[in-house]
Amino acid sequence: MRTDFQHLLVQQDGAVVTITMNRPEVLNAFNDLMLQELTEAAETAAHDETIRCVVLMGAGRAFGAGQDLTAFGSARAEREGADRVSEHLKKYHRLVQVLHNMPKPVIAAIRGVAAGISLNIALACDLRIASDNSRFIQAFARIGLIPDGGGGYFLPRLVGLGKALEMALLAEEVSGPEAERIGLVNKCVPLAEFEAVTHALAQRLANGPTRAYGLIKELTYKSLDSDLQTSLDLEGKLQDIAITTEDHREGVTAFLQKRPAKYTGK
Ligand code: LHQ
Repeated sequence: MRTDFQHLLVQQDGAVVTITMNRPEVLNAFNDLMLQELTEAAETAAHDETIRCVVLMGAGRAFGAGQDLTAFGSARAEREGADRVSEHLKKYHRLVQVLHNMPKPVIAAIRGVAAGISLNIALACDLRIASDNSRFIQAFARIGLIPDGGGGYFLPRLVGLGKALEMALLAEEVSGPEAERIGLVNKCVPLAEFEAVTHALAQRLANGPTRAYGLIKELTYKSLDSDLQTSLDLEGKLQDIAITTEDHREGVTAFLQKRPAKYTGK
């Protein structure tokens, strides 16, 4: 994984790669280059077998403030035509798909504010850890837009229809503790513990049965859009794969030998 990005910090610690969006002066709002770099880094992480868990976070006091509104707004839309917005969104959609289809766990570590499309990128990750000073804002309606970056898909699936509509229509802040209560994040922790908790979770996942994790993601995400029989068929297909992995063999052997398993991700 290259590390010489302009708007990202990339750090690999064992099998965990932490990708930090790094435009703190604008609360890590997305410009074109940061979006391009993040997509590239995520694609590399997806294919790199030495990486078994990905952490996405923001530098400074925010996770991200959405699209950089000085770089893309109504002025640019007027100049270039409204259809250019959907063309621009396709670049975000690629990032959403890369994160969603990543065959290993992706954690969004949210400290401070996550607004607009930055929030929705966090929703495309598998797990979310928040600090107790975090704030979540589906900010789009504040500026006359609709949730993009997959927010219309992930938000109701995570928090239910009523809360998703409330967040999108009212565009009010949801606090970290409230986000945990409604299932928007998996865990909200005191700011002082945020890095340690995120690190421990990432290391735990990186030491787990990576191939099974990828298959768990596939089964779980595909079940959202399939009927029971289709999901049961897929379950059989994926368990056929899981049962041939070295990690499955190691897991059973470790259980029988009454010792912790040492998974290699194979
Ligand atoms: C920013 C931004 C920002 C630039 C803070 N841009 N500078 C839309 C359009 C087209 C296509 C693609 O998709 C999208 C999707 C979207 O994401 S739309 C939603 C865009 N995001 C927003 O509407 C959120 C805008 N930001 C805010 O409402 C506030 O900044 C929040 C609530 C996030 C944080 O508030 P505060 O903690 O009070 O911080 P602040 O407002 O003072 O911001 C700090 C600096 O960051 C400030 O610059 P300055 O030079 O005054 O220190 C802001 O201008 C800058 N900044 N968000 N999106």
